[in-house]
Amino acid sequence: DLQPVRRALLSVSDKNGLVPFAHRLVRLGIELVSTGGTARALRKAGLTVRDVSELTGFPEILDGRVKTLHPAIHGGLLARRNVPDDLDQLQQHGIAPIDLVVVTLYPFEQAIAQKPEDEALAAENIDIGGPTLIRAAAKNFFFTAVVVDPSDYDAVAEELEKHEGHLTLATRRRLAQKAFARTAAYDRAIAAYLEDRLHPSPSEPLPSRLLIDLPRVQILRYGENPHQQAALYGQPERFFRQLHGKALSFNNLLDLSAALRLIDEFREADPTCAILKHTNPCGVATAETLAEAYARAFATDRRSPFGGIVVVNRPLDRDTAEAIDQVFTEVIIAPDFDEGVLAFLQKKANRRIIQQLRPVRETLDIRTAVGGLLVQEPDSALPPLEELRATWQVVTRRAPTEAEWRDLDFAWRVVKHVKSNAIVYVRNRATLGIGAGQMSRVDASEIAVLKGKREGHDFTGSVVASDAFFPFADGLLAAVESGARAVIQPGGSIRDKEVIQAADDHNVAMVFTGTRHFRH
Ligand code: 93A
Repeated sequence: DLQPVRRALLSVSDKNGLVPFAHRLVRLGIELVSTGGTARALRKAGLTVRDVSELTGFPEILDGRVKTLHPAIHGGLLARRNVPDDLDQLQQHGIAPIDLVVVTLYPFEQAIAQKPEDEALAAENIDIGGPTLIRAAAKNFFFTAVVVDPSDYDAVAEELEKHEGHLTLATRRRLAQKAFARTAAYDRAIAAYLEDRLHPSPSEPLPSRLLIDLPRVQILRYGENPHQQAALYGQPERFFRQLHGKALSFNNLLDLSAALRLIDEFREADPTCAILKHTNPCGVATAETLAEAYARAFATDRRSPFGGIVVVNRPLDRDTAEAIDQVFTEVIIAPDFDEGVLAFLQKKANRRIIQQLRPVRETLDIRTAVGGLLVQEPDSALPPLEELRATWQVVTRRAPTEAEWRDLDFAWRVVKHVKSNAIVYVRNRATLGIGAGQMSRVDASEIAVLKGKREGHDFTGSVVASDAFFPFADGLLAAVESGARAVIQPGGSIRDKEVIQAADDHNVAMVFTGTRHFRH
């Protein structure tokens, strides 16, 4: 299954590694054929090259838009070396066989990354002849070979040297696979670019642009469980950096992402602290000081924070750090650390300490679906309450008091970040009870109350938030019975009238946001 390489066609935009590779080909007696710029680079390095136009008897035209698109080239690539009639036809038309194609395509991806608005530049960077060469040589992999990536130059040259100018079928097959993967990715990038031009999305970066090239950051020790392999992709270093502790695990990264999204809701708020477990908050509070916020977040549910993750919305001070230190905490996240706080926290070797570098509101939400990925805009952080109040609607006779407004706003910011179905009770800007991830909304409400009561909380005068509408009055009535005096929910159920009536019957204030915040 060895095939000889006697003639190679080199046509590369990325000229990295070209000259040394070409030297090795020439030393093996391989004849080089090249397009304009590539030929110039090779001649400059002292190599002998034939021009494509010499083989075709036709000049490069249209500023190079047509240079290799010619039967003399594609006949030489596509002829089956074991079909006598194919070889006769080559002879008849004076076509020389080409056994190896080396192509790096016009840099379309770089061009659109640098100047996405410049459609003319993008169009000029759509390579036509290159993919055609690549696909022809790859199709004919029983006889011909194709290299599309300079990182393959060494391995190909080594094999040629080892087999005196021949390549194995295994190598040609591997290169053909890589070649089609490259042209497919190239076409996908073009299609995604044009789609973005058709449907410009308000948020940057656009999904398709981001997905073109998601670099692998690191192989993780394991996935959600130790028997699962896993890796991290993307650009997490834009958003946070690890200052201390063992490498972040798959689950740490999930929890950390949930924590960063949640704390984004409290960018402009007073000192705020959230404690999370398994991506759900188990306590969130805003207070005069961070230490108080932490204490109140912790008091929501003293059972759950063990092994959890703590995030704060301002530089972490010594008092708060000392309180956190009392509880086994896997990850601590802060935008900064007061003097001496890092040194104090670093005493525990394994604890991961993370500095948040910027808000995460613009990052895409990417999740798996069988056989693919689901990509959506983020459920972005909410604007300040004054702005929200212009769009929210008081639907009950009684409007919320100012204190209730403040708590409704707080509860709404938290409930967004709790798995659906989600119910959150709040009083005085601290969670009293959180019901997460239940299949029934009424169960979520009951669990929130049950857990809060277990911690000794009194729910009288609390407010309650529901991430999606109450389909019936029963959920609302259960909340009222527990002591809630104000309710925030999207509204939009066909039974809204009944639900509003039930609220009015109990003199409860209710706000419809018109926006749902499912988190599945
Ligand atoms: O404009 S093209 O689509 N028309 C062609 O016939 C053609 N043949 C090769 N682009 C074409 N190429 C591309 O030119 C190659 O894929 C490579 O990226 C580039 C190399 O041109 P030069 O050797 O002039 O630098």
